[in-house]
Amino acid sequence: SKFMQNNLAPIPELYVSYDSAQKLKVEAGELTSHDLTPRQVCDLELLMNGGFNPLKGFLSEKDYDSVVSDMRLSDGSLWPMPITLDVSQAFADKIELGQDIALRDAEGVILATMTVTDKWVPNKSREAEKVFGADDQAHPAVYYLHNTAGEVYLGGPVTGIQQPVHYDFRSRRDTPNELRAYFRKLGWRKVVAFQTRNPLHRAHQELTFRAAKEAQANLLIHPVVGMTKPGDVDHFTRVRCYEAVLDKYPQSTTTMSLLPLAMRMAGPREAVWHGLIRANHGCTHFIVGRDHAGPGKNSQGEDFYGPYDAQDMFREYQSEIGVEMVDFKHMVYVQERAQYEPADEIADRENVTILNISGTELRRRLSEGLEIPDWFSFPEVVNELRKTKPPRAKQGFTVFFTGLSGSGKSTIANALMVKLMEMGGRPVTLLDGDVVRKHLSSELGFSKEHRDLNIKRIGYVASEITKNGGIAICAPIAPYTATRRAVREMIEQYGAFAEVHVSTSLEECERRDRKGLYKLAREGKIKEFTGISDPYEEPESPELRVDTENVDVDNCAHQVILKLESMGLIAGH
Ligand code: PPS
Repeated sequence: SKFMQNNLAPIPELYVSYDSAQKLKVEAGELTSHDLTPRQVCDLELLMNGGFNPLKGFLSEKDYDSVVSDMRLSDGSLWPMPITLDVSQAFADKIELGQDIALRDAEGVILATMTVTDKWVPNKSREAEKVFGADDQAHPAVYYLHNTAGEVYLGGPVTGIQQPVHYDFRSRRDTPNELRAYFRKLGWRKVVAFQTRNPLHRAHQELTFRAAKEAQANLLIHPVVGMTKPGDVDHFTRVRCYEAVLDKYPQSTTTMSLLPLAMRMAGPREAVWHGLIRANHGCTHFIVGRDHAGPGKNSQGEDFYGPYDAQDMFREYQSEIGVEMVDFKHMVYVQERAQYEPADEIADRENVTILNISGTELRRRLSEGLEIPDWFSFPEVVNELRKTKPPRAKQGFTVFFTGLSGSGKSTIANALMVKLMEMGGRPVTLLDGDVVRKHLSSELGFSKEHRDLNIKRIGYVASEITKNGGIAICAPIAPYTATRRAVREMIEQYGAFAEVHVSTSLEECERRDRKGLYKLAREGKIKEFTGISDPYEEPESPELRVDTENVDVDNCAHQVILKLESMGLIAGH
């Protein structure tokens, strides 16, 4: 409880000694190797350095089943999140039980070996239901589970060779044992951890400092820099912001360390998981807020979890977690007194003005280049945010046309390009279906696999253009919903994505048959032809649908321009 103090003895890591590691590294070169995904690199780092203590490796099938259904390992210890090594079926087929494999990072460096004791095909729908609360792909982790994760899980103990190499903010990264040693050295016996994936503003600074004062503890700002929710502010920007906020706390009360965690946005289960991770990092208290690690709305437009579900679950498991919860006070600014106060403790409420800017409102102001008041954030923080997020009308974006062959995509795309070039300000690149197939995808045909590859290549190029502040116009058929969504996600990390469905009907396309391909397709001379012998999945909610049957090309392109204007991507005159 209030008097809880930390035990700062080192916790077990999975690394072998330096000499053994050198030897093992050479031997591991001979092993079958798995290239870790970015999420797996994050998981592995925390497995190896004790952040996921008591786990000794990726979960076995028995532990997985038990974690999924009961939030416990099969030995009974509390563990709410399945930490699994997902691989492709093809890779799994090469592996026999008992075999050692090498785990490599993106550059091919061997980080660890794993003895594969288990190999199974998980029931992903069950995992989604139990762990994330619903098999609903609007949940980012459920989407990941079904669309990114491999079909087969491998489990087994891990032997650590080396930490993943990080080139950024090295002095701000600490393993659990490094933090423990630091707390020991400074005599910090009570430490409140604050988990965050967002930039900190004045309200956060107030609430975290209050939490520390209440617990009579020191404060650890412990932001996640592994993987957070798609669309979040990138960690480089955030860390620069955190550095600025750190100066606002009284000296030597507060420190910051970066946590290479891959979040799952699992609300209540995630809160418990976060608590266990902080216990491993030598903390005694943990701040849990409203809607902790919330994934946003489900496909029905409702919240996945109740706003206080995470606090309730945390409280229930608090003693087992070994970390005490400090519940988050919602802080608001009281204008007359020029200070932040907890929303539920405001004196003389009738006579004061309460100010608040929501996350959505903040994003709007940033994207439109509007004022962000001094009472809300620190000038250094606003400055950093403005640098990385110029107003929308100065950012790059992608217009993605989709529609049947001969629907008029290229023609409208060309007209749009010319109109945008007339306006000037940003470079424009047209990635037309046919042009791409000549220059980027010349070896590909029209199987599902090849179409997906083709679209993903287009998406990749468009995302790079968008990132660098240009305008990419794409005009492939792009017949599959899932692939279009993947492209959208790739691009939305960097700028806006406008999907335009050119909705010309099959009958009309076939009647026009501008390239004579429909005739050949009907005769069976072209196989897997979209609309005839291969599916076209219509977009359900594109940013814009244009109908070429009753409207001319210039007008179609103009409709796109109007849409872009309404999205704030083109400055008004
Ligand atoms: S996809 O599905 O998005 O990868 O297709 P895309 O790269 O846009 O290529 C479509 C153009 O290739 C010609 N073509 C075919 N289309 C569909 N199905 C089959 N089997 C096929 N074979 C050749 C066709 O001319 C398409 O051009 P557009 O500009 O769409 O008419």
